[in-house]
Amino acid sequence: MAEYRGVDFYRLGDALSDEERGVRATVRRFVDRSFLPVVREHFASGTFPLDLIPELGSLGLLGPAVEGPGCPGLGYTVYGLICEELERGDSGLRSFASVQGSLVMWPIATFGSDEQKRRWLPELAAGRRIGCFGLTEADHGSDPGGMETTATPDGDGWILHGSKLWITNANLADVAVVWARGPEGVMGFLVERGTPGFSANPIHGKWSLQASDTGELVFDEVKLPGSARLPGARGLRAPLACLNEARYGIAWGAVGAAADCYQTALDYALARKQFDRPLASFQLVQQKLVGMLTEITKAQALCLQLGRLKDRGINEVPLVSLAKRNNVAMALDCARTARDILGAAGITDEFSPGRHLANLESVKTYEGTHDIHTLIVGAEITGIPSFR
Ligand code: TGC
Ligand code: FAD
Repeated sequence: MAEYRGVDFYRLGDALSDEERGVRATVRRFVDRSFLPVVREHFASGTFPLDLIPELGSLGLLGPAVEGPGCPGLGYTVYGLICEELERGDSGLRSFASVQGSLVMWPIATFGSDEQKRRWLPELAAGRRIGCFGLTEADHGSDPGGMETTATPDGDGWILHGSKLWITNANLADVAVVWARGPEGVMGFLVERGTPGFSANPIHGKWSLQASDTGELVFDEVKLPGSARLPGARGLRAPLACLNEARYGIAWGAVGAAADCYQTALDYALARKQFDRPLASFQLVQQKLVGMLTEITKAQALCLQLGRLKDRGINEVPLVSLAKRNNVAMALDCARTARDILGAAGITDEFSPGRHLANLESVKTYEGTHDIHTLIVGAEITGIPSFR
């Protein structure tokens, strides 16, 4: 396989530090050497490559921007570059890293007790333990504020009752960050695998994100000690703040999937001949390739500026929403166009665009649907929330 050089028409890479370029090169090598050779097999069998998790940890790719014991603490632009490279491999790979870092390590680092941080963060950062994040319920997806899972006081502890659906890593996780309605509003808990009454069930029949585990979490009168509560998490704003972190990574990740589709389509169009000429020589094909490159370049510029703002501590929700909304829709368009340029070959798993296309349908829905991000930006610019 030819070495992947990246898609960087506007030389945005020149604006990166040596450290940022170095991390990007490391992740690129990991994806090329360790992940791409096995992705087809895992996508076909509906499994995540568990044996790669220690390498993800040792390379510092789990929770790269999280600050805490054992965490890499590399900053947001680096985190974005990591997501871009991982999702070039597959959205399922980036999903694994997003959930572990942004939705499990970040809430523990931000809302957890010192004991929770000491116990979990080094293990999660190294990939020795796996986490998942339970917010969505069967009847409460875009509107998590309606959640029905309850946390009832029980002496010094709590009884958790309810269920969560569509949970990434549900069946792999050693610990679940779970959100429930308690006497003080929404509260967060760490629930360990093996706790009596807690179980996970796989979701079968997915045609998207097959190389990622998705499942249901069930809490049947689960007794938790007081120490299981995330003491700093108060109200719905706590889980929603975690989403900002993950949505940021998705905005970058989508660019990686789009770039892989573009590069695959360009290589194919140069090699494949019809009417005795390469496909790339036809004006209509060039128009499609230029359209893809233009949108990828705009999305890259958006990500870089967003990363720099986040590195400066500027963390505004609508900015992240605009980038997640734009870049995922852009990547879906690129995947569809690349699939088209590949003709019939585009519908097989020999080429990546069909896999990216299927994956990106989930990415469009999770972490706030395209519509919800439209409404978040709409509320910001008009001052009129229109969610309900
Ligand atoms: P609303 O009244 O607007 O807000 C309640 C409180 O939360 C604050 N807030 C936020 N804080 C931090 N970050 C955010 N993104 C925030 N959004 C809102 C808000 O200021 C308020 O604070 P306070 O102190 O005044 O109480 O809440 P709402 O019920 O009207 O809902 C607003 C809405 C629709 C935007 C929100 O519910 C939403 O974002 N819905 C989408 C749900 C979603 O994104 N779920 C994702 C689940 S996790 C997932 O998909 C993982 S996939 C992982 C993978 O595999 O990669
Ligand atoms: P709904 O909320 O029912 O929305 C259905 C449609 O209605 C969408 O098009 C939506 O945009 C539209 N809609 C809803 N409300 C409005 C409105 N007010 N105005 C206009 N249109 C609206 N959740 C977790 O908690 N943890 C996870 O790890 C996790 N991983 C996931 C992995 C995968 C593969 C998938 C597919 C989902 C995952 N989710 C996870 C759940 C995900 O966050 C939800 O699917 C998402 O929030 C949307 O909820 P829903 O599917 O119930 O759709």
